[in-house]
Amino acid sequence: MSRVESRGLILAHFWVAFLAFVAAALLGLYQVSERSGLFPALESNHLYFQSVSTHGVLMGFVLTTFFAMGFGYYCAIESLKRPLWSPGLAWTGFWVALVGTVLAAVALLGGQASILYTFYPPLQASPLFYLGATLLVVGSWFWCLEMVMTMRAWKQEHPGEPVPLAMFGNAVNGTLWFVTSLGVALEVLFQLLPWSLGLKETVDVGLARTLFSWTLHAIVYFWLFPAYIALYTLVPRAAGGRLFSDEVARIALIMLLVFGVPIGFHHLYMDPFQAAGWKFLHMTGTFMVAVPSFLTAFTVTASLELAGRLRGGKGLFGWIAALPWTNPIVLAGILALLLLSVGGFGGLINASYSMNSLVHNTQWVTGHFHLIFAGTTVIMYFGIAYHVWPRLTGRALFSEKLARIQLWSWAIGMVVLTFPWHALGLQGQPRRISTTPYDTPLVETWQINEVLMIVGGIILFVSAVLLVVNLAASHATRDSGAGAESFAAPVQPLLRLPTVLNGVGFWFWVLVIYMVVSYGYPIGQFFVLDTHGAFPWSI
Ligand code: HAS
Ligand code: CU
Repeated sequence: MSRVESRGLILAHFWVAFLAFVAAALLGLYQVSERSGLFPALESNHLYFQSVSTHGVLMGFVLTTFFAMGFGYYCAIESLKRPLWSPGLAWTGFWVALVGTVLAAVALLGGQASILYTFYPPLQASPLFYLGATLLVVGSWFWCLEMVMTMRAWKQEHPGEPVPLAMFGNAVNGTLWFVTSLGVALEVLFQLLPWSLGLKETVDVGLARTLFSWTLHAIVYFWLFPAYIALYTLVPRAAGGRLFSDEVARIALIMLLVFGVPIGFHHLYMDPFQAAGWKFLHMTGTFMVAVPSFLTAFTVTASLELAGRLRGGKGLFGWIAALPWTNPIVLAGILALLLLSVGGFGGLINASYSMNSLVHNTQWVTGHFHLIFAGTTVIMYFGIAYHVWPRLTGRALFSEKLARIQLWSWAIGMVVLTFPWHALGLQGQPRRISTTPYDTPLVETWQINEVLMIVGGIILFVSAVLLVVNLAASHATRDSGAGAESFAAPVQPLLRLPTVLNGVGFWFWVLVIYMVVSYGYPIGQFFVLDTHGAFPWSI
């Protein structure tokens, strides 16, 4: 498959991602209006949970998976200057994932899967939903294989040469996602699917939540990887500078792989079926996984400083003003870093075992992940889209100004939405609620934040529409004249690299050992303990 032919594959992935995204943003607008309690006509528990489940699945699974896959193919083809290992396999993965998405969507829209994106049992959906989710994951495994094998094929053709960072990052992400998704795959195949088919009467909730926690943390890095890879390889160059250190970028990405998966118990601190010692172990590991984000924040900021100074910026902060704020991917990068600093700080509070009891299951958590996922991560997806679109379509971006308005409005909308949510969480508002028909004096103190939340939801929906309009209109503009992608060069050219920084094989086995240590006993115990199953429950 030539570069030109591969454009269809990449665009197909990006369009599925962004269409799912805009539909989910509309549902988000309905949800903030419904749960505010200010519009009695909209209130319906049933519709709310149906909507929020669809919203979460579309944003958390469909937007992310298709975007990460499309971005991986883009990086592979543009950085290696060679075809994919097997283009047929890549298309097969796309179709399998798309069929899965459609099946899951049918179940969700039919009201048979109102079980939220975490689908914790004993909430039960129709088998169609579990089947759809499984196919989506299986489709993404084709991508994982494609990333690793394409990198391998290139290495065989270029013995001893460093793999370009953009490809390396995607191969690490492919490995991370494969290991990460095994937890939920085991849960669905051996527990949820047989249970929803009626083959088993009850389900072991403790085991299910443990298996899901295996997936739940590192899935967020699968989402985040495209953002970090773009921060390292696209943003510095677009800003007019160089990457501060290629090696540090590789170390950070490898750390996300090794430290990211075996720490899922920070989602289970308040659950009764795992012992405190194991939770403490996972907490320690969780703090380790903040390190690669600090490395990323430092390296990318240093690269931006370099760019700002090369552009004539002087003094302590003059370089910031000298950055090309008008360039969409640079603007997205700066906004992403700013949102990351607050969202990451919230993550560290969540991760602290004792402080988690203050925020767990409150609206604070919803605030945390909207800020760091829908903020930092998704804003980089937009920046990447604006950057790659002219290369993929051969047409100039319809409007750079609209792109800037869209990025600013998204960042502002996300702050207006999530800061009140953090406050509401601290005031004790639970997450996952549709209405608040209790404790009137307390609920009244929530009102101002509820209004802000609706304002945020409106801004975000308008911004989402601006994104798809701009991208769609960009298919029919003048010739872009955009050539091949050129990724940011490091300040110090990479001549040689230790083997462990040029491949994922070694780190895969380190991760397997760490996983066995941190999940072996906690999962194994369910097969010897006398646990009780739960009967299904649906909304
Ligand atoms: Fe999280 C819950 C802990 C990162 C997403 N998280 C969630 C959930 C989601 C999610 C979806 O420990 C909800 C799951 C559910 O439904 O139940 N999270 C963390 C920690 C990190 C973290 C420690 N999360 C993420 C990312 C996500 C994400 C990334 C999506 C993409 N999270 C938790 C915990 C929970 C949790 C608990 C469970 C809560 C509960 O009780 O249920 C870390 O990876 C964060 C590291 C990042 C930093 C920030 C460093 C960056 C800096 C930027 C510097 C800025 C500069 C500005 C320099 C420490 C410092 C430059 C400016 C210029 C102008 C150039
Ligand atoms: Cu987590």
